[in-house]
Amino acid sequence: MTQLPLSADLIAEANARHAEALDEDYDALGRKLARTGIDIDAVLGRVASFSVAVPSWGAGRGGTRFAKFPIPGEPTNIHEKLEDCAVINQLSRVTPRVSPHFPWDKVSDFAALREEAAALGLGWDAVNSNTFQDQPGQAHTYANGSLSAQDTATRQQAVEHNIECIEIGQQLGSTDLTVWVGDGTNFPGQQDFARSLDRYLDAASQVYAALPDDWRMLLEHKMFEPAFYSTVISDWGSSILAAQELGPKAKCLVDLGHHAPNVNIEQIVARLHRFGKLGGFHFNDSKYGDDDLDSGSINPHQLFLVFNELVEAELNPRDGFNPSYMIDQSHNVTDPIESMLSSAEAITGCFAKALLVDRDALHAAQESNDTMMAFQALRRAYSIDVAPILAKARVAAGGAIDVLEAYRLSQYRARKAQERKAVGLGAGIV
Ligand code: RM4
Ligand code: MN
Ligand code: MN
Repeated sequence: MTQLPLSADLIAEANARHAEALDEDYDALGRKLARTGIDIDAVLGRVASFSVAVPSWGAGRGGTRFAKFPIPGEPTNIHEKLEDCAVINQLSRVTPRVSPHFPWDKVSDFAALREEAAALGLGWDAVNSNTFQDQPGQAHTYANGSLSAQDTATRQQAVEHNIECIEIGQQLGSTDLTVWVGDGTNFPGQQDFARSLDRYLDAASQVYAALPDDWRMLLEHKMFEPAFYSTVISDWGSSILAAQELGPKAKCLVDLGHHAPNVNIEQIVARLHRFGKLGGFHFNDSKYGDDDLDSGSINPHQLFLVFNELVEAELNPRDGFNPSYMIDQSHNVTDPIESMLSSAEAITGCFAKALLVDRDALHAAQESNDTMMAFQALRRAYSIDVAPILAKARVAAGGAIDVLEAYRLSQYRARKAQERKAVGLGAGIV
């Protein structure tokens, strides 16, 4: 029995006010697309089967390294976070899985947590390990690294934590372990580049050896922060080399904010896919670095170009194509539910636009070196307003036509502010 947090009547009433306009817009778009040989219902079908996971930690107000400004009604534990994630999915119908982070989301009974999520209509996505912070009572500090630490006992502790995450994930029904380490240096000479990578590979291979057959280990690279001179898995090059050395179950995960400004991320996506190593994404947007801004808020065209590569990759699956899609954002000035609703819409919208690219025209223009027409094939798709397709997909699945309007009408956060205890101040997450 699923027990969703919002009233279905409230969503239906809000939808009723927009239903006629949506039908008109959808029909008009359908006629426009039909003129170029695109069947809008086929696109709708693809959009309806698209999904992106939300991070448990994104349900709270993240804050920056300097401060955190909590809001009344913010979740304080994994149970409340799940409830908020259920709201996002109930309205958007595109975020049916939650990605947990350990030990942040640790509970004593994971079988019960799995059931609790199922009752809210939620499943589980990749499990994230955390060896970038010390926990109370922890035997060995990660101040000088985790999987790459010089100290053997520290590395062992990091390996064991990752293996524990796999075990928890098995109880939840997850099949991916995402490993991001904060390991790196702040000073030239602080560590030997080659030897620290050797230690990382040795420790990561022990984690890899503990993966069940149907599991993947997703290696997440990041150029800087918290280490500001070098990081051990700094870029997609280091990531793919490590994944190749570890074995076929190791893949690379691309967090859009983990590159230098202006790096061609869509090309990285194509490269990783070319070698069968594209494992997944953490969607967010970035102006300067790992800003964790809302997806599509700064550079929506880049997000579209990434999805253009993904649709292209799907048509040429090479070593298989099954990337896991997830949001990874930090919400400092918005209600996290609103940010994730808006991001889920931006992400799905870019997927839909990428489906509208006339691939034959694009490929023909590429073959004949017709630069302008190749570019126009992308431009035409990018400039189409796909909102009616997304809204239709949501309504058909029980979601809201206008997700933010329905959320605000529900007064959900105000109700939670009465029930939940206040969140403390303090610094945020990285
Ligand atoms: C890191 C990275 C990881 C996330 C942590 C909280 O910068 O993006 O994916 O788990 O932040
Ligand atoms: Mn990330
Ligand atoms: Mn990050």
